Amino acid sequence: MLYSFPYIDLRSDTVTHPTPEMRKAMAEAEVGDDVYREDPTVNCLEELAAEKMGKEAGLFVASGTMGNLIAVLAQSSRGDEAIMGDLGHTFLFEGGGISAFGGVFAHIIPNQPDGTLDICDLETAIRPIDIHCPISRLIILENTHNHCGGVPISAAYTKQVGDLAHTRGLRLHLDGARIFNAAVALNTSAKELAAPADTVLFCLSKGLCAPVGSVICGSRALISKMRRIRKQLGGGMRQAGILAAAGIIALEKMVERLAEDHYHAKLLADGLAQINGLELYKGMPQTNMVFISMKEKDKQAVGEVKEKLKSKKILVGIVDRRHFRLVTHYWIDRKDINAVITAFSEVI
Ligand code: TLP
Repeated sequence: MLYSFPYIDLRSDTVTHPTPEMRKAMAEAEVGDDVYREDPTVNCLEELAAEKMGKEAGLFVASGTMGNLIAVLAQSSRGDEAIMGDLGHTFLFEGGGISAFGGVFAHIIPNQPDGTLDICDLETAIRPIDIHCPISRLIILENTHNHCGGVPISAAYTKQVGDLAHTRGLRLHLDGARIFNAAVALNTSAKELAAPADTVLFCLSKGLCAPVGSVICGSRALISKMRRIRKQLGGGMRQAGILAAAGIIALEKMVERLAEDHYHAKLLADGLAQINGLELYKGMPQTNMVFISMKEKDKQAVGEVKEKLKSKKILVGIVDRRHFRLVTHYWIDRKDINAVITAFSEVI
């Protein structure tokens, strides 16, 4: 019963349930009060995460949104600005939290189709020291870049941005919610991709299947500042070892297999691209997200298609008037991929 799914759910990899091994580890986890730093399982997860990211320390937080918020709050003050892409998750989907809770201004510049920010745009965006201007404190990159199609961002590019930020006295925060997908796609390590960043956030509860949680990593000094901010936000979670136990399995057992999700995304995209009325961007997908659009001349609304698919027990995401987002994950197998291609061909 635990593992029967009524729908083929491709709306996101956030929908993944914990694996049987995770559930067992959660049931047996050794716990303590994490606010007193006495939860051995949380401590173990934070150390492991820091090691994987090549940083001094880590902090377990409730969600990716909370992690990004804490990272921004710890590295800027009211009236400061954070420079980020106009398609970035922090700008689009985090409820304006950085301005609501930190008074931090989002200075947006265009995301390029490959998820990067143009270096010239970044150079121009960083404000001069002038009392008329807000203080530019932080640059935020996202890897993989969700809204640009789940594209991975290279370590070389991230280093270029890190160098620019540090030369101009700013810090670099990396929203690496899916950094392990990027590492697998680029055949490198998360540590390499995160090296230029002062702080990096990654999610345990997406493709890695843990039920809850993300980790922020950075220097020991920054993490202790962030621990205080987490408490201020009400994010001190007490016997959170129950959750961290699943996170440890996510890090130790679930990373390599992400290649399978990428392979399934490719199969799905190839199949859908054959359907008249659907259009796929060249060179996509690169990780576990398939962004596919209805051809302009096709008048059927994406919402209508989504409903018809739902009646066939398939859930997909809608990005805008023309685009669907389909995200592959642990609980999607080859049979599901074939069923989704068939269903689309019947519906479109
Ligand atoms: N992304 C979700 C939705 O919010 C759009 C999804 O389904 O993809 N950074 C990135 C790059 C993300 O994609 C997300 C979640 C987050 C941060 C926030 O993580 P959570 O959902 O744990 O707050």
